[in-house]
Amino acid sequence: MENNAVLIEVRPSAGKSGLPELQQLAEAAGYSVLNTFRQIREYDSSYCLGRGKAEEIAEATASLMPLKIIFNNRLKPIQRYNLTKLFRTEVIDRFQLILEIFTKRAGTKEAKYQIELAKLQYELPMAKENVKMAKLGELPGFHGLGKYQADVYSLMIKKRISYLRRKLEEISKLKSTNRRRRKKAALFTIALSGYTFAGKTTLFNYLAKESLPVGENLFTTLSTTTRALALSNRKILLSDTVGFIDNLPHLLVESFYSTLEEVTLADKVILVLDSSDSAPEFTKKLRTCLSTLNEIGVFNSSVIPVMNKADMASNTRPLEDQVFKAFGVKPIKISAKTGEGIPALLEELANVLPRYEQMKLKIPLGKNVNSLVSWAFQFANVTYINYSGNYVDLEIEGDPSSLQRFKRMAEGMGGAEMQSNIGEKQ
Ligand SMILES: Nc1nc2c(ncn2[C@@H]2O[C@H](COP(=O)(O)OP(=O)(O)O)[C@@H](O)[C@H]2O)c(=O)[nH]1
Ligand SMILES: [Mg+2]
Repeated sequence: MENNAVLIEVRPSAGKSGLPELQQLAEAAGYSVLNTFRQIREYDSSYCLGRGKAEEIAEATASLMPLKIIFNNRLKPIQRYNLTKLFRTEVIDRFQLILEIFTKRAGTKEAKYQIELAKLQYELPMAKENVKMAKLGELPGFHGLGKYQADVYSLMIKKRISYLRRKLEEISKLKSTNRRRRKKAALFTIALSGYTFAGKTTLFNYLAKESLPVGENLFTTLSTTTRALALSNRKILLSDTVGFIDNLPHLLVESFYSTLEEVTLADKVILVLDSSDSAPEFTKKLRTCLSTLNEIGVFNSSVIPVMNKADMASNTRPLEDQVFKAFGVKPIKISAKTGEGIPALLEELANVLPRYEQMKLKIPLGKNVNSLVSWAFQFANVTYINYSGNYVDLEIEGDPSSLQRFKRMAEGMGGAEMQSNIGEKQ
């Protein structure tokens, strides 16, 4: 089945609709939105919507066969149960949608635990009702729970919650003692950051297409949202990250921060801004971006601001000035869709990448030499390699920090540096 969704919002009074943002979130989670419906009325205790409207939507969407119906409202178990029966498809709310986005992006164990914790804390108050509903009939998303007694299920959730809290505490203790030794990637790392819907993923895909992919099979440990790329013949890692979201449900704040670890660890952060936003919207988002980046420990000087969607924006001059004030550099205007401005971005990236240095080594053949050599192919460019007698001669070029690391490993195997230009320049 296609990843299609239908969106619904119920509001007791007119005013600003949350549907446009919900649609952006749904798309960020990978859904194509088939249709959106809204109703202005007091919440109905059985369907959230009015019953008549609910039936009307059910009829209108039956032939579309959406994978999910996504409400912008928080649903009570009985409402969810009734709606699921009526629509004959899974019904979720905004909270669960955001959870899906975070789950896709969770790279570390900590992030995974945080997300599971938020999910369980959200479910706990509804756990008993959900079990009762599940017993009444099938409730997608709660398969097989009918066999548990409601109390047993609640107890299980509580136990799991305290287990997760303990684990997270252990991780946070470990992190504070290890902070300085935090593992840095062996390659220069760039993270894409910014609001949901700014165009991070579109830019990620564009850059991945523009550059030479670096043997994917070499980088087996990379997450699905990180690519190894060669930009102007230099290898880097590029990460797409979770987007900032307005009105983030309180329970999800911790998970949000832990999924941002890639941004914290990056050498440079490309901040993707949406220049097609209205001026007030743009200003508000820019402010949130600044304070969030600040909070997670990213210096303004590590940020490369880009104004995306240049193809659909006009008169962005005042917005550019705001960005300049915030970061002290002019933003690069790009369109991740048309490719406009991307050469300028690539040029800027080429400028901030560390200069490659060269090194010549002679390493005695031993049992770990193969993995050392493959490390060199992975994290640097091997410009010469020759096996002779009991030695391998290597010439490699790469980031100074990668080469230093390589040299230490080679020395550990009895290798010696024959010649290098590292340190010659100041
Ligand atoms: N017109 C235009 N649309 C864009 C551009 N970049 C992204 N988009 C669209 O904006 C939406 C959000 O893009 P996406 O990359 O998913 O944003 P993300 O949430 O930041 O990853 C998608 O519908 C993209 O097709 C652009 O430069 N110009
Ligand atoms: Mg994205």
